[in-house]
Amino acid sequence: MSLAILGDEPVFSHPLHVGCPNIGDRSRLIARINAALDRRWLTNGGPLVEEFEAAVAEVAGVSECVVTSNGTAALELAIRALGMSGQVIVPSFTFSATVHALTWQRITPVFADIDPVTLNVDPADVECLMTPDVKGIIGVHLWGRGCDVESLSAIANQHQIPLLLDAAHAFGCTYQRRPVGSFGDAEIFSFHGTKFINSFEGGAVVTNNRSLAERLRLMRNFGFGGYDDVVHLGTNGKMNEAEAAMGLTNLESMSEFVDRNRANHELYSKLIESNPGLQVLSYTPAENQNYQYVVVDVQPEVCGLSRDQLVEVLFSENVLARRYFYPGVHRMSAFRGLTPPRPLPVTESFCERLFQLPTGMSIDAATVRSVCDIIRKAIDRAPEIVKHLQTSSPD
Ligand code: T4K
Repeated sequence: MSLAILGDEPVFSHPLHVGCPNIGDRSRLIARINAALDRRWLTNGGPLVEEFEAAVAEVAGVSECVVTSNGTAALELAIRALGMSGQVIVPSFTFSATVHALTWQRITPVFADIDPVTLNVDPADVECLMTPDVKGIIGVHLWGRGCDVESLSAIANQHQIPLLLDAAHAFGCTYQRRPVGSFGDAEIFSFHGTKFINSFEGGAVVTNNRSLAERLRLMRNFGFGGYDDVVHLGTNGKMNEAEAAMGLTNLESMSEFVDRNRANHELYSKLIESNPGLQVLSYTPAENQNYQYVVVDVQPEVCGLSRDQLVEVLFSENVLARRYFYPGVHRMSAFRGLTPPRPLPVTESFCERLFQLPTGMSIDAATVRSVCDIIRKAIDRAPEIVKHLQTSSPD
């Protein structure tokens, strides 16, 4: 890590992480885990997993929830259970898992651009990409802000192909006042440690389609139809009881987590936007949001520093800001060249402009103020910092 840029010592003595886990009532967590140990039933559909599935289904407003070992497994299972194959349209502006889940099953991702206002997949571009080889569409509710599911559903219906929604960021959110979880043919959540509600590792597929859910339950558990017979293609995508205990415990603190995230987001927005050329992505107050991402949009020509220079200053002060999602997935070496390159100008632009700041239960108002102070000082001293970074760069 580079030495502090603004002073002799880093402002924070310990690193502040984006994605630092929220942890609910530890005594309730330990009690649940102890009960599982006493029962000697640790995984393979235990009572805590069943309870967690019911609780997730309730938040998502759906009849069916199939929890999984992680969000990527949820994507893989849903993609296969929905019969996607050949080519599937997906935004490039997402975490690589959305695309891995396709290529892992030898499905070719066809990258669509995003809308410059919502930063979610642009239905007009999806429409342009439709060919008879396209056998599915995946939309992503990036940072919990619902994507245009009406338009995507209309395209999917017209072409009679399934629509899956990656709601890894959107647990507890609504879109047009309806809970995220109930759109498309199915949606997936992630309960990874870095997520607003975590189960250490975990994920879920949610849907109102009972037969799809039954298929997913078989696939998640090696395709076992009974003790001895394997009746379906399957894998091991199960969540265990300790993970479900964590998920259930954290769910009990959900409103507290939202309140802290909202307060942090409001304070960050107020303080950061007092700098020229910096904006915090907003969440519409008409919807329920989890506010788990504080996303800053940098206009270098106005504020005097590029996104990367600002992130370098923050790192040097122990604020480990992240550049999600940079570079676009279509630029990552594992995914380059899968389809003929095509311009994704909006994706390219936002990949260079955005970064995320730490929030969640480990971040309080005083910490937000100190982080914003670093940003303010960096902008005030932009020319000096640019010079410093140029002279200290190994190139
Ligand atoms: N779809 C979307 C749109 C997603 O964003 C994701 C995951 C998925 C699907 C797949 O869901 P999962 O299969 O993961 O359930 C992190 C998370 O691992 C990943 O879950 C998340 N999205 C992604 C946006 O972020 P990395 O590669 O950035 O992780 P890493 O190890 O760099 O950690 C991120 C930050 O969190 C660091 O600042 C350190 C901090 N951290 C992390 C852990 C695990 C902690 O402070 N404590 C911890 O325990 O992917």
